Amino acid sequence: MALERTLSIIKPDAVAKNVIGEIYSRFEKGGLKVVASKMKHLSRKEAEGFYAVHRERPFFNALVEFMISGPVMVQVLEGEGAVLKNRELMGATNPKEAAAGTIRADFADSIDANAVHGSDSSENAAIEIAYFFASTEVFPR
Ligand code: RTP
Ligand code: MG
Repeated sequence: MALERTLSIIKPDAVAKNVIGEIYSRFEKGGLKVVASKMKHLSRKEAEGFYAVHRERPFFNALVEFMISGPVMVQVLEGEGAVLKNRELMGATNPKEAAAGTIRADFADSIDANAVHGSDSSENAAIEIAYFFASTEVFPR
């Protein structure tokens, strides 16, 4: 498998729960390396732009409100098959359906407040990484 990068966000619920370190530990134990990182409080415009693919979905407004409700941690993760690996570590979108031991099973409360975001493809990862980081802010291994 190829060395890959993915964009990860620790969402406002998990930042508020003080589990940034525990989630970073899951990434590291899962073979993913943090190669860029920043804490941000997203503006409405930034959150709407980031989730633009979901603009027509019924949950869009609630999703944007939630994503701007507090600061988030944004990071680039690098590793073999990083996109899929991160999605495995995250677990299903709905924490009630997330496998035991996944980040969402352990730290998320609901499908709306579900602790983490992860890119869903290598193509989207490249777009999402560029949305938050300049190339000079990413430090490959
Ligand atoms: P994410 O993009 O945040 O990593 O989550 P995901 O790929 O697992 O899920 P996605 O389909 O991309 O949806 C983005 C976020 O929208 C919220 N959502 N709510 N009420 C609903 O049916 C519903 N469906 C999705 C979730 O918070 C999800 O993370
Ligand atoms: Mg998604």
